[in-house]
Parts: sequence; structure tokens; C-alpha cells
Amino acid sequence: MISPEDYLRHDVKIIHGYPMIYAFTYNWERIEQFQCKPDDVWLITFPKSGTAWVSEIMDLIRHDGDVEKQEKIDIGRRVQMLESAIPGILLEGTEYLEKMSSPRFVRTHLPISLLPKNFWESKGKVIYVARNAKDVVVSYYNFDKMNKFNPEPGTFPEFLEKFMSGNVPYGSWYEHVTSWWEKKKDHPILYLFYEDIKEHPKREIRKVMQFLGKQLDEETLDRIVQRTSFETMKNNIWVNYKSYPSTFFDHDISSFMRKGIAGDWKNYFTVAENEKFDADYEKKMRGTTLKFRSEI
Ligand code: PPS
Repeated sequence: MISPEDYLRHDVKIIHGYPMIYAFTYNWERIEQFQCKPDDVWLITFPKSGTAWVSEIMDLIRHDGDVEKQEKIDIGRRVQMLESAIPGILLEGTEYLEKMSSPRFVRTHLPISLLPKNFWESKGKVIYVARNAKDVVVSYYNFDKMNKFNPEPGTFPEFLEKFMSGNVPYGSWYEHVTSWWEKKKDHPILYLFYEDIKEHPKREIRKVMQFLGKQLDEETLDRIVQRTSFETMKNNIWVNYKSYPSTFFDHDISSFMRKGIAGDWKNYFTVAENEKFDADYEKKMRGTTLKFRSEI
């Protein structure tokens, strides 16, 4: 019988060359064999890029902006995470998805190489959300202090090194964001940026609405903007991770809905770290047309 002590704060496990959250690696076959469907809508992100935010936007669009129609369950179930698993306690993400009626909203942080085998042939639409690397590092570091599924992050300088070398769950941010950017050429992908949603939420929510093939009036869009603001989501138990026990997520250490801004990295990076990061970034991102804003 598996218990949380067997996987909480466990080191990552390498799956086909990628570091993965240990608890999620149980029975990995379930991910490879997962049957994707043509009407699945995928939300794909590197961790800490705005997954919960865009999940809530998608769920509200699906329900015409009506909170009463939304299921009172965690956002990770309404837009079900493919690879999630709390062994011995909760059904695995794949099992939930198999029971879900279509069209399903599926979320994942998986890099392209780890997708289910029939992902591309199933041709499901993809919403990809990317956030600038420096804010992702800071958000990831704070999350790992409170998220017991991941290894202890160590100090910020230590975590920064691990991030730059791709030695964090789900691997290299650089590879993730650029490889999905390239895939835009031959797959229906709406590629969004956290900073754009922050700067102009209604414009970006409208893009999601159009991509999902919905028609909502201006008043409904305004309501969705309000209901997915950082302040509203911070107090919503179904999106702020407070519905999970502190054994898994310890909100006394840090909140899941922490700051929700662009540019917080300036409070963490030293001048020397910033210079080193920028030089390394330049090398790793050479050759891509993908551009980020680290502040707005
Ligand atoms: S996870 O664990 O990978 O699914 O995390 P993810 O949801 O991708 O990212 C969490 C960060 O997104 C911020 N967030 C928001 N920012 C602005 N507005 C809204 N509504 C919002 N919802 C979530 C959240 O605060 C995390 O960022 P940080 O920088 O840590 O605050």
C-alpha cells in the first residue's frame, strides 16, 4: 500500500530524459496509452505560467460566465490535469478523464516528447500559455517551498541554477516554450502570454472565447474579467489550492495565489544572477522568434 510518505518531498524521477514529479510517475503507461479525442481542448503550460488562471477563464467561458453553473470542485478537476496522481488517495488524472463526458478540457505541463502516443493524430485544439522565465523561476521557487509533491527547492540561488540547467520537474523551460512555439506552424495552437493577459485581460479572454468557438456578449466578457481577476481568484477556494490538505500544500509557507504580477523577479535576482541568467538565456533562446516581456 502506497502512502504519502513514499512520494512527498521525493526527488524527481527521470522519464525518457525528463525530470518528473515522483508521485505522478506511478504507472506511467497510463499517460502513454491515454486516448486523446479530436474534441478535447488542451491547456498546456510550463509550471507557474498561469495554468489555474486560464483554466478558470476556459471554465467560465464554457458556462457563459455563470458561476452558478460551474461545478463546485477544484479547478484541477474541471480542467483535468492529465498526469496528476495522489497515489493511494485520489483517482489518477487519466482515470477522471476517461469518465468525463466530451468535449473535455484537459491540462498538462508535459513537454512534447512525453505526450500520449495518439496526441497529434487526435488533432485536439491547444491553448498554450507562456510566462517570462524570470517570473516563472520566482513563482516556482515559492511554490516548491509549500508544494510537498516537489523536491525541496533549497535556497533561491540553488533553485535558479537548477532551473537554468532544466533540473526541475518537467525539465527545461527554454525547450518547453520554444518547442510549443514551433508547433504552431502545423497544429491549431492559440499561444498566449501571461503578461498580455495581465495587461489586457478582456482582449485575451476574447481570443480564448473565439478559439473555443463561443459567442459571449460584452457584459459577460466583463463579468469573466472580474471573476478571473487575481483578487477574486485569491479568495476562491476552488482555484486557490486551499481545498487541499496542508499535508500537500502548506499555505502558511506561501500562497498558491501569491502575487500575480509581472516583474516580481526584481525582488529576487541579484545583479550578478541577472547578468548570468541573461547571458545563458541569450544562448539558449538563440534561433527562436519567440519573445517575452519580463515586465509590463
Ligand atoms: S501551476 O502550479 O503550475 O499550475 O501554477 P500556475 O497556475 O501555472 O501559475 C501560478 C501563478 O499564476 C498566478 N495567477 C495569477 N496571476 C494573475 N491573475 C490571476 N488571476 C492569477 N491566477 C493565478 C499565481 O499567483 C502564480 O504566480 P505568482 O507569481 O507565484 O503569484
